[in-house]
Amino acid sequence: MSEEQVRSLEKQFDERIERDEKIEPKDWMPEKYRKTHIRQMSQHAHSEIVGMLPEGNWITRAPSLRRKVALLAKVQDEAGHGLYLYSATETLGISREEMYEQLHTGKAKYSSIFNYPTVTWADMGTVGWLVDGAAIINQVPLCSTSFGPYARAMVRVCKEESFHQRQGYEIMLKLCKGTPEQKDMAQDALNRWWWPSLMMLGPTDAESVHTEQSMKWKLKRKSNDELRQQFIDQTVPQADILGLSIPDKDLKWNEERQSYDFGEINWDEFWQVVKGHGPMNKERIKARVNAWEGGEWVRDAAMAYASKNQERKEKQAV
Ligand code: BYC
Repeated sequence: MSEEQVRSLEKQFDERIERDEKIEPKDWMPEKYRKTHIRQMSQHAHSEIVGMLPEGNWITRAPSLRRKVALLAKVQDEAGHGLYLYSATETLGISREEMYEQLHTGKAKYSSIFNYPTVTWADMGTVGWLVDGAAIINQVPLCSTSFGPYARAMVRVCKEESFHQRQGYEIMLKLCKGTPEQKDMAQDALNRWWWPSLMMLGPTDAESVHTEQSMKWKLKRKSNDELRQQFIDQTVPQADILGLSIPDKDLKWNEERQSYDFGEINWDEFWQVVKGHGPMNKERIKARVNAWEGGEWVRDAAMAYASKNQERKEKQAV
């Protein structure tokens, strides 16, 4: 294809984005658009799958049958989200095996938040309330992202995230209305999860290398800092209802901005975790690699069964 032809295709592509048309897998797209989507969507899929681990840790120890059923349903939803997102990413020409390989070798990232341990039952409440709360704020704009399969997958994901956030907040409400020990447990969990939840929304806009281009392509509809502010403004009143205090001495309502001012985020901690040095990074990857290797015989058996079936069909057709 000549340079002129490529320029003309690029112009048509930009105009489609401008008109808010959805880009579908078989449509022409710039190579960078395809690669950026593979990066973000596969990292999103990995986050869902790795995100099952901190909560999976509590399924056998949920304090009642009702809590166990809700937690089990939430973790299963996360597996579903991972699968829609892997399938949507495959439409861009990368295989599931390649994506897993990238996760297992540390080439692909997944959300920093899942590299922290879940040490008490209150962590299940806090993860649902804060982590799923931040996820909803980040993901609702993705329902109108420009790449069709991603946008459509996100509609269902967001509906399910809303249930996840409520199940977490309900756990927190119960603990905060319980004994002083239970309330302390809730406060302790909030103290540990607050700052990592703010980090989850990504580096500051000044540090974010992808935002500018992703906004142009309408992959991102809001910047990391905008989403973080929205999350804080939404969550502080929820903490007030629980009677918990946010562990930030600089948190203060700003009348002029009609928003909360907040303290300095420890970005050094964030980058350490992103680079693989968080409290649980090694354990999380080990769990995923073990699941992949342990499942090899199942994949082999399924392939052998499929090829025998195929052979049988071909013989019958003769
Ligand atoms: N953790 O230029 P930036 C869930 C990386 S799962 C690790 O701002 P971008 C849930 C970033 O990848 C939901 N890495 O990037 C599941 C980039 O590095 P690369 C997870 C991070 O893409 C189970 C570099 O830093 N949500 O909700 O414009 C249970 C520079 O960043 C993080 C999604 O995946 C991080 N937190 O913006 C419960 C949503 N932040 O790739 C809940 C989809 C940044 O160049 N993703 N980095 O090596 C997004 O919206 C965007 O990708 C982000 C980052 C806002 C996360």
